[in-house]
Amino acid sequence: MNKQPISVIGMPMDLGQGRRGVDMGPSAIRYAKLQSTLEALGFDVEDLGNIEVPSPESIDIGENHLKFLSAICDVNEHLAKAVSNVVERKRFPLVLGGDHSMAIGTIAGVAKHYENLGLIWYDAHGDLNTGDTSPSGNIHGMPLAASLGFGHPSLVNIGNYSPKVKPGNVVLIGIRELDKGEQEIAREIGLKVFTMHEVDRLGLARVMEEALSIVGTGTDGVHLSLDLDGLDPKDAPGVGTPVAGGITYRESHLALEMMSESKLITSAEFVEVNPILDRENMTAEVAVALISSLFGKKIL
Ligand code: 5AB
Ligand code: MN
Ligand code: MN
Ligand code: MN
Repeated sequence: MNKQPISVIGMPMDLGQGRRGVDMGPSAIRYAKLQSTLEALGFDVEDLGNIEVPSPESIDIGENHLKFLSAICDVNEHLAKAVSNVVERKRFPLVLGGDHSMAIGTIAGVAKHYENLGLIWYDAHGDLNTGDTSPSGNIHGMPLAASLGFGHPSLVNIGNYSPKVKPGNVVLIGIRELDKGEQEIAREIGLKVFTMHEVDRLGLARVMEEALSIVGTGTDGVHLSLDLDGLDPKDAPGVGTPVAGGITYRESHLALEMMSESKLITSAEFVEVNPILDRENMTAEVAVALISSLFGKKIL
């Protein structure tokens, strides 16, 4: 089997949300033996280190409805360039977070290489807010909206183009909390949202079959943006915005195994790991286990 070489990029970012600690996510995932695990699966892995991110104490928070907007744009431009270079070198970009506002940069770096990028958003939340609809002003609740072309122009235009993805190429999985403005935009643009209702009713296997068929039709690449809070907090406690009633550890493995079998995924990010809120690095270890499944680890 031909194994595409992997390039790891860390994004130690916590400007997009209210609780400290998620900036340590990339270290925690590396500490959970990411590189040796992937090498044991037969991959050539290079670690490109971290994008430089200022600490919140050292900069101005700016306007309350778009906290740390200017720094977030700045570091996301850097991330987008780093990710784009990896794609140009025909390697697989694997980005570690960091709060989910980084997805704006990751996707900006990837999407310009594809005519029609598919996107899987695995999360408890829709991340479809704008500065006008957000109840918190935290930009980690806005990256999907920004990637679809909605929100503050400087978030929307990272990488100097917009939109990055079309609504028909996007699926959301595991959703169980949407703000009012997010519900409105999801309905308005006809987003395919597999909430926990669909997961319970159809089972995760069927949800994944449908989801992969949507992102695999008419697309030339698929990005996976996996927020660890998509999992149930019992299985992944080290996240800043836990929501009860999530996708289990086993179901998540199945989801990533099915993504692997589909051979559709061309880039991925694992985000929102917060070691301060975690128990003995459990959530980072879950991330590495899920990454192994994505890269084809089989039990037999
Ligand atoms: B996450 C909330 N919708 O906008 C908001 O963890 C939560 O990246 C956002 O999915 C959660 O503040 C963002 C209430
Ligand atoms: Mn989330
Ligand atoms: Mn998220
Ligand atoms: Mn979160």
